[in-house]
Amino acid sequence: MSIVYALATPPVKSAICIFRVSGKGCHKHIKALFGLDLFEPRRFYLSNFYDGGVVIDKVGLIVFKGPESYTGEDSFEVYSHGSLGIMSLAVDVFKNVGFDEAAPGEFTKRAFLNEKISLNEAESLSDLIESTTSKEVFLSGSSLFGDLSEKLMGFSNRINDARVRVEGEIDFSDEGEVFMDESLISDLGLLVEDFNSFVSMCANKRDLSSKKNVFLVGPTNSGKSSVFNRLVGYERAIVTDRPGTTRDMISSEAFFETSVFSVFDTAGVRETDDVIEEKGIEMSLSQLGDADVVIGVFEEYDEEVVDEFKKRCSDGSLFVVQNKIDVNEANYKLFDFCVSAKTGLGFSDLKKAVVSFSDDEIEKTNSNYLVRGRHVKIFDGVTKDLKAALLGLKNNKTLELVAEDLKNSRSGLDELLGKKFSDSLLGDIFSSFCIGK
Ligand SMILES: Nc1nc2c(ncn2[C@@H]2O[C@H](COP(=O)(O)OP(=O)(O)OP(=O)(O)O)[C@@H](O)[C@H]2O)c(=O)[nH]1
Ligand SMILES: [Mg+2]
Repeated sequence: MSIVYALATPPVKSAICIFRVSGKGCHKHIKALFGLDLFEPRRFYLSNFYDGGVVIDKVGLIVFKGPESYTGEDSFEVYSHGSLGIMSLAVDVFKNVGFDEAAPGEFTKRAFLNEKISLNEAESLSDLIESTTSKEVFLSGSSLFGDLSEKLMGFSNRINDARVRVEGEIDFSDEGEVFMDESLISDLGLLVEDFNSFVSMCANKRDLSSKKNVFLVGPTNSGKSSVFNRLVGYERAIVTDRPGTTRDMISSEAFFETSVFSVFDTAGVRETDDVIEEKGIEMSLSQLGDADVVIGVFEEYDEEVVDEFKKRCSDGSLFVVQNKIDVNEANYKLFDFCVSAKTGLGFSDLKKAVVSFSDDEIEKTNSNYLVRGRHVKIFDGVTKDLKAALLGLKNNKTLELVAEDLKNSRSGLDELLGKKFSDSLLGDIFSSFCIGK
C-alpha cells in the first residue's frame, strides 16, 4: 500500500494542527523531513520540519512502528503550529516526497484491513466522532470500547457450534455417532432468546441522533419569534409589534444542556384573508404531529386554540406557555410554563423540560449499544434464520435445511464483524469518515 498523508485537524487557523502519515517505507523520509538519524517509536520529539533543507516550523513528532500503530503500518504524526500557511507548505512537502493524499477514513480502513479493529468497531468510531449529545458519546463509546464485538463473536460461535452438531448428524449419523439430541432444541431456543434480548439493548443511530424538533406555535403577536430568539440565543427572527410579522417557517439549531435541537418559528394562528399568511399558518399546523416538542406561546389563555393544538400534537408533546409575564400576571394554573421573552424569566425551567422530555424518549430505548441501520437489518435477518432453524428442528424438517438456516444466520454476524466484506461495503462505510481518521 502507498504512503498516505492527511491533515487530521480542521483546516482553520488554530494553536496547533496535526498531520498523519502512514505506509510502509515512510520512516525512510524522517531524516530529510525532520533531521533525525535515530528515533525511538512512541517518543515525542521536538524537531525542525524541513522543506528541502529550509526550516518551515519547529514541530512535535511521534513515530510509530508497525504493527504497534493505529493503522498497523509504520507511521508518524506531526504537530505543527496551526497556521494556514504552514498547513499548505506541509502538504507540498509531503506531495513532493511522493506521499499520496489519504482518502476519507483511509487510516481506519487500513487499521481494519490490518486486523487492528473489526468493521463494527470502525463504524462505532465514526459514530463517536459524529456524536453531538452525551448519550450518543456513551452509547457509541460502549459499542467501541465495550463488548459489542465480543458479544457478536460469542453469538457467531454459538451458532457455529449448533451448525457443527447438525452437520455432524447429517454426515455421520449412519456410522452410529450421535451429534444431536434433544438438548440442541433447548440450546437453540436459549440462543434465540439471548439474541433477542441483546438486540433489544441496541439503539439505532438513526432514531437517536436525529435532532429533536421543537415547534413554536400560537396566536399572532403572542411573542413566538421573541421566545424563538431567546431559545436559539440570538436575534434570528424578526420581531415587531405588528401581528402577522412571521409568515414563513424559519429554523435554527440550539444547544440545551448537552443536546442539539432544531427550533422552528412559525406564522401566528389567526383568521386571515392574506393568501401567503394563510399558507404559512396551514404549513405550521400541519407539521405539529411530527414535532417532538410543541411550545404553544400565548399572551392570554385561549381554550379553543389550545384544544386545536392538542388535537394535532402527539401525546404529551404540547407545552402550553404564557409569555410576557413581565407585564401580565403569571398564571401557573392554566399554563405549564410562564415566561418573559423580554427578560428571560422562566426560560431555564422551559429548556430543562424540553431536554428531559426528549431524554425520556431516549431512555425508553433502554439501550447499551449504538448501532446502525446496517446492523438492525442484519439482526432482523439473523433472528429470522435462527427462528427458522429452531422451528425446523422442532418439526423434524430435513437437517440440510436447518443447517442452511444456521449458516445464513452466522454469515450475517460475520458481515457485521467484517470477516466477510465487499469493496462497495467498505466504500460506503469509510467514505463517510473524516479525512485524516
Ligand atoms: N413586554 C413584553 N413584550 C414582548 C415579550 N415577548 C414579545 N413581546 C413583544 O410582543 C410583540 C410581538 O412579538 P413577536 O415575537 O414578533 O410575536 P410573534 O408571536 O412572533 O408575532 P407574529 O409573528 O406576528 O405572529 C413585539 O412587540 C415584542 O417586543 C415579552 O416577554 N414581554
Ligand atoms: Mg413571529
